[in-house]
Amino acid sequence: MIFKTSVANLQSTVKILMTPGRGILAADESETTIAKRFEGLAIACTEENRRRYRQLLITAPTLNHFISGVILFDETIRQRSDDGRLFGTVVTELGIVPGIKVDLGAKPLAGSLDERITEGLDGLRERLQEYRSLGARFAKWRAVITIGEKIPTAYCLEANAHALARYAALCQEAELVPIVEPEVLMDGAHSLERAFEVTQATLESVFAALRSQRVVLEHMLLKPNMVLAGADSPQRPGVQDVAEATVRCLRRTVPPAVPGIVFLSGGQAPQLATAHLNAMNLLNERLSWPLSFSFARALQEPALEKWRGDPNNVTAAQQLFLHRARCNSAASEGRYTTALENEPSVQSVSAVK
Ligand code: 5MM
Repeated sequence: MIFKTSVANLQSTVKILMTPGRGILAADESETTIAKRFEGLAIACTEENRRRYRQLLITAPTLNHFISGVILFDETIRQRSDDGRLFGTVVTELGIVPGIKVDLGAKPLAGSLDERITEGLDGLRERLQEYRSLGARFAKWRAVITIGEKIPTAYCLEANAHALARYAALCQEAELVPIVEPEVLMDGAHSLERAFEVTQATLESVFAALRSQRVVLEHMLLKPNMVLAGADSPQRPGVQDVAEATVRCLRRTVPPAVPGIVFLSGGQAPQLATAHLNAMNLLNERLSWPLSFSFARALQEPALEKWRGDPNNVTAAQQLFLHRARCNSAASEGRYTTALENEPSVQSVSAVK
């Protein structure tokens, strides 16, 4: 049973997250994932370096013009900026909603050779209470679906959908807006058509589970993959093909009650992810939900590469990060252009939007 105050709180969080022209920064890389990203650039993966990097992101000037929410990781939500404020407080004071990744990662699925199930339901109710007290107002759980010769199996889709729905129901009970993230990976040599078929089956399974577990669709957000050919596929669909396939797939599967769709970037090159989002928003179709972004790599890659752990590079890295945030903000409204992409950086902090 959801009470009136909870409804108002959930609705107001959704409204802020889906403010037109803003999207979500996923800065919730687990220790293993951030270690991989740092390692590639020879950055020492210490707790202090992770803190300094996340601080660089959330203190980028004018970030709140383009970003409505930031997804933090368990370690990060407990960390503080140089001036002693919790990161959740830093972003809240900018009008950005703090969120938290609450899954404990994808593990091997028992009884299946190559598939994974996301874990983290045990003790989740208690963890959500703690995250709320640390300032979080929304949460995120990612299920990982791999495309292969005989996978995904219906068993894998159902198990992951069930876990996503259990998580989402517990979040709503705790007055946290759940971001439901079923990611069909782009790893592999599959075609666009196969990605479409698997994404459709995944989303059908997810919405069936959400319904049966009484998740209120109006108080959640969906974070899906775009429908793409596999990274090793010889097929290279154009931007328009991807945009059309993705929107067609979503129209078939996502109920209009869902208040917003925020895509993951999934390993696409940053500019391509932006172009795909922009093309979807330019399709001549009336859509039931706003389409925005919740990118990690496609927002952060150029900035991380510039920073490389050197304090002297903070300002330049923030400029690159803001540039991607600004381009994606434009794409979420179909305003992204080559001219905008080629502007070197967000020069003036106030008049750029
Ligand atoms: C798919 O990953 C999510 C979106 O990131 P991309 O835009 O880079 O695809 C992202 O939120 C992801 O869930 C987090 O980075 C955490 O991932 P791990 O693997 O550390 O749980």
